Amino acid sequence: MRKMLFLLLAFCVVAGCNERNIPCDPRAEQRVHDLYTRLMALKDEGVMIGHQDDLMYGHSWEYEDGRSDIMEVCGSYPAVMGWDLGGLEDDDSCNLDGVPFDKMREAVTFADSMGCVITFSWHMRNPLTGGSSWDLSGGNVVREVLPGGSCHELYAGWMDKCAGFLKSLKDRDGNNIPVVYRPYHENTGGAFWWGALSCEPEDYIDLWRWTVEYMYASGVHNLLYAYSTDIFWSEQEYMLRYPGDAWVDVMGWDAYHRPQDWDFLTGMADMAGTVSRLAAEHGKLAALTETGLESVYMDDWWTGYLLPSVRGYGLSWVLLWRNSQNMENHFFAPFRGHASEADFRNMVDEDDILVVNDIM
Ligand code: BMA
Repeated sequence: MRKMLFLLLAFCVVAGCNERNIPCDPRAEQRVHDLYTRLMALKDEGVMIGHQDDLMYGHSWEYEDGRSDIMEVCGSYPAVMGWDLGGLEDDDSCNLDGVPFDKMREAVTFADSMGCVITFSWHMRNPLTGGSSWDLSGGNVVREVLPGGSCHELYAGWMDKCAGFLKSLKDRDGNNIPVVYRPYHENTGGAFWWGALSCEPEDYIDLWRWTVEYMYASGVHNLLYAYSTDIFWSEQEYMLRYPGDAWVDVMGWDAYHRPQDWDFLTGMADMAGTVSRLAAEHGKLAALTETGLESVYMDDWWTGYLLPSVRGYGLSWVLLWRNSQNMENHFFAPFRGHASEADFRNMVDEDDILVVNDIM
C-alpha cells in the first residue's frame, strides 16, 4: 500500500500535477467557487469575447441604458465585461475614463444578472509622486508602498477603498458578485510604475502577495486573481514575476496588434501556446486579458488575425479594450456602421466563440 502511495506521489511530482481546481483564496465565497467551476467547464466550449467598459459608452455615445457597441453589431452582449478602478484612490466619483463609479456598480449588477464574467483592472496613480500610473519617476515605487516604505500608509488607504468598492458589488439577492481582479497588469512591460523597468521581480512578487493578503484581511472573498504580463518572448520572461500558484487563479497576458513592432500571428501563436501550457501545468485558467488593433483598420481582423490567434488553446476569454466615447480613433471593438462589422459577426458565429447569449 505504502509503495502504491509513493508511486502515485512520484507520478504527480513528475507529471507536475499541482492541479487544485479551486480558487486560490482559501475562504472564497460560494459564488467564487461556482464561477471558477463554470469557467473551467466553459473553456472546453470555446473562448468568450469580452469588452472593456462595454455598457458605459461606445464610439461617439455615452451612458445610454442598455446600449452596447458589441450588442449593436452582433445581437448579444459580450460574455465578459471589463472595468477599471483608476480614480478610486482619489475618492473621485468617476474613474480615469469618466465612468461614474455608481453607474459602474449598477452595470456590474446588470451584467452579472445576465451571466457575464466581470473583470477589473486598476490604472492607479503613482503613490509616491501623485502622477498617473504611467509616471515612472520616483525610482522603485513598489518598495515604497510595501510595509516599511515611505508611502505604505497612503497605499494601504487606497487598498481599503478598493476593498470597500469590491465588497459593495451585490447581486440581486444581496450576495457579493464574484469578479476577476487583475492588478498590476502588463508587468513585463515598462509602461507602469509596477512594471519591469521600475522594480525587481522580488518586489513585484512581494507587492502581489501583500495585496492578496490585504484583501483577505479586509474581508474580501469575492475575487479570482488574474496575473497578466505584457507581450513576452519566453516562458522564463513570463514566469519571472509570477507570484506562485497559491496567489493566482488566472494566467493571462495583454497583447495589442502593432504591426510596426511585432508579427501578430506568429507572436500570438507562441504566447498563446506558452500561456495555455503553463496554465495546464499549474492548474490555472488562461486568458488573453487585453487585446485589439487600435481603430480596427483591417476589415478582416477578426477572422484573419484574432480568431486564429485564440482558438484551440483552451483560453477562457479575450478582452477587447475600450471604444472611447470621445477619442475618435481610440476603439478596439466594432460598432454599428464600422467596416469590420460583418467580419466580427462571422467570428462570433463560430461555435467556439462565445458571447453572453451562448452561455446564459
Ligand atoms: C489605456 C487608454 C487610455 C485609458 C487607460 C485606462 O489603454 O485606453 O485612454 O485611460 O487605458 O482605461
